[in-house]
Amino acid sequence: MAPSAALPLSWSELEAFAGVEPDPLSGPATPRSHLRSFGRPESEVRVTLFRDHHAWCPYCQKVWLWLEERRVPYRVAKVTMFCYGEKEDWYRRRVPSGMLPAIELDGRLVTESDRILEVLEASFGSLGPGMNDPRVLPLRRLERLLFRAWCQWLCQPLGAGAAERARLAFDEVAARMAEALEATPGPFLLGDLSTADLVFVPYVERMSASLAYYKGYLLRRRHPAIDRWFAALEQRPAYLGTQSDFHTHVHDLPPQMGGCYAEASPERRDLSERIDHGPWPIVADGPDPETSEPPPADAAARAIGRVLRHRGVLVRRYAAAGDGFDAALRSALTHLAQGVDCPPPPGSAAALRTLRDRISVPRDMPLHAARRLRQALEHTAGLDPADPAAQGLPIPVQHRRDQDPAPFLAAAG
Ligand SMILES: N[C@@H](CCC(=O)N[C@@H](CS)C(=O)NCC(=O)O)C(=O)O
Repeated sequence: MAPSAALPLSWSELEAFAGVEPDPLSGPATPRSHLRSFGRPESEVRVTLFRDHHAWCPYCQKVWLWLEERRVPYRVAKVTMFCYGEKEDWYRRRVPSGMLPAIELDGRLVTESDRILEVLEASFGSLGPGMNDPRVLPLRRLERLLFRAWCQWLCQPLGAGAAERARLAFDEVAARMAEALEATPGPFLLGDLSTADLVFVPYVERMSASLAYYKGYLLRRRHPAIDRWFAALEQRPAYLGTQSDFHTHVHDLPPQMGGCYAEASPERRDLSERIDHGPWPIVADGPDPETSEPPPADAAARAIGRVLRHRGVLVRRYAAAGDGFDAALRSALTHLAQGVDCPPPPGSAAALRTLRDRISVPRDMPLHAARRLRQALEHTAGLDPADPAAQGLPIPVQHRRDQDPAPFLAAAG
């Protein structure tokens, strides 16, 4: 029997459905942390990591993961990227180029992610074989080859022949990564998880997302060893805390990369549609190409908790789209909490879909929580009594100033 239409719960009623947030100080890795002590007194913390607010910077992810996996206590100072807002003056004074990441170690500033890892290794010991180990150096070169092959395929307009050559060239380098993974007994590159794996993580995650969306190419299906590598990473809380999803990456990459070019095939279009609007998983057959992690029982509760935390800013930000946004958001959360159909006020579908397209993983919530929230927003938009098909504001591709964190930071004081 179809669930009957319900009235939206109040904010205080929704509180009862909010999940418990992990402790940002000593729980599993989360982008919300400002200090990670790993059980050490705060006075012993020697490192500050400067990374971007939205966890979009791949080089920051590499250093962040290293600190988490190596369990080196650190503070976090978040900085705005040019593509989504104004760079902070205090950061410009320290790093005039504004580039991220940087660390401060015992008061000494270090920039450039590879140099940062070398300096961290010298102070705290490496994570398995170090950055300049003879087994790691060729893998680092392979990662750069893969990066270049990806850029050549993704980031320029190509005719059919050139696109096919770029696909083959990328696939050939990806096969070399798969061979390197298959050369050892476990799922990682050099036995246990090590620096070599972390060097590959940020961009291979972005390749998997962007090639599905823009080219219709499923990296994890095409190369089972890479799929096993991701699945092993997805067993690790440190990785899950930094892991993004396809939707977030495909829309944060264009301004960072100077454009991403989509191929015309129907398979590619189907995948893009599913990445943008669900339903998830994005394919109906076989394993989920985006994650091996099953949906946790608290996914909806985590999403509700995160929206409750930021509801003041969200309602103010979307109020311009219609007076009813407060009730519309509660309608979507009521659906998420109770599974009931809860029609929003007339005319709120566009604002609900604008929000649906701006949930960023892991910044706002983990992957499965984001899927649940996006689905609830879409479902509720479709119940708009006035215009259920109204679309949200398009996602810009030249910049992402629509994601300026300033109002959220102001509200947090
Ligand atoms: N070679 C540098 C590259 C760092 C880099 O390109 N950082 C970008 C973000 S991914 C940046 O800070 N750009 C300035 C900005 O976007 O604000 C490294 O490895 O650290």
